[in-house]
Amino acid sequence: MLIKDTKFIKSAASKEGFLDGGRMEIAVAGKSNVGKSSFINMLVNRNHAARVSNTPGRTRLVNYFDVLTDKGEFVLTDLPGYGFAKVSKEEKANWGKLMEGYFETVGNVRVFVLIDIRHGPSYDDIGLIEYLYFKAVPFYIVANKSDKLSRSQIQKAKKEIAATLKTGDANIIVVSSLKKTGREDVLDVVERLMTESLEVESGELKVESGELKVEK
Ligand SMILES: Nc1nc2c(ncn2[C@@H]2O[C@H](COP(=O)(O)OP(=O)(O)OP(=O)(O)O)[C@@H](O)[C@H]2O)c(=O)[nH]1
Ligand SMILES: [Mg+2]
Repeated sequence: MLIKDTKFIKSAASKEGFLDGGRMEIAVAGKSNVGKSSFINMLVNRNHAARVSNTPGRTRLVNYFDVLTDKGEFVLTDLPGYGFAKVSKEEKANWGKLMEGYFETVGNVRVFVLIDIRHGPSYDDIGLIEYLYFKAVPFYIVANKSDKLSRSQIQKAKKEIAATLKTGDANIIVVSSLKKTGREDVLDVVERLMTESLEVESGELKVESGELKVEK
């Protein structure tokens, strides 16, 4: 699949600003600093479509991009990160409200949950995954920063992530947004999502809540 063009649509700070969910949307979620904005830039082949920062918690808004491909159009959404320790309780509550509002409003969405391949899913990642599973929102795990590991470490990490989330390795896409590796694998998934029927069986990952291994 070819990405032909990408346009920034808008930022939304509250429910009123969310798109109404007519077009297929791919939302990129994950903890602060995991590389969501970098991942979006890699995917659309632009250096500065989404703002990358060394300061965690930079993206506080829901940012929408319109992506034109040779297979049609979709909306790519950069969600604000979570799990940043220095954020106040109030800000955390605001994040939760914003995200719940987002998932209540959005229609045709699939979520790419970015995790750091070196650390596996965090407690907050698992919380999000359980929420998505509960809401029957289809999602994929994108294991980022693979440039930090050797090939054998990547295989080992992938197995561990799959075991933690009780899913198959196939649901985990390994990428390095920095080195731009794994892009084709992601595009293959996007293409499949665009061409398949809208009635996708939800819960791509068979996570059974209560049985998850959480770090705490
Ligand atoms: N080594 C390595 N660093 C990366 C990779 N992807 C992103 N980074 C770095 O991680 C930092 C955070 O990247 P962002 O893309 O801003 O992360 P984010 O998830 O959008 O962060 P927030 O908007 O704060 O939630 C930056 O310094 C990036 O250069 C990667 O694949 N490998
Ligand atoms: Mg960001």
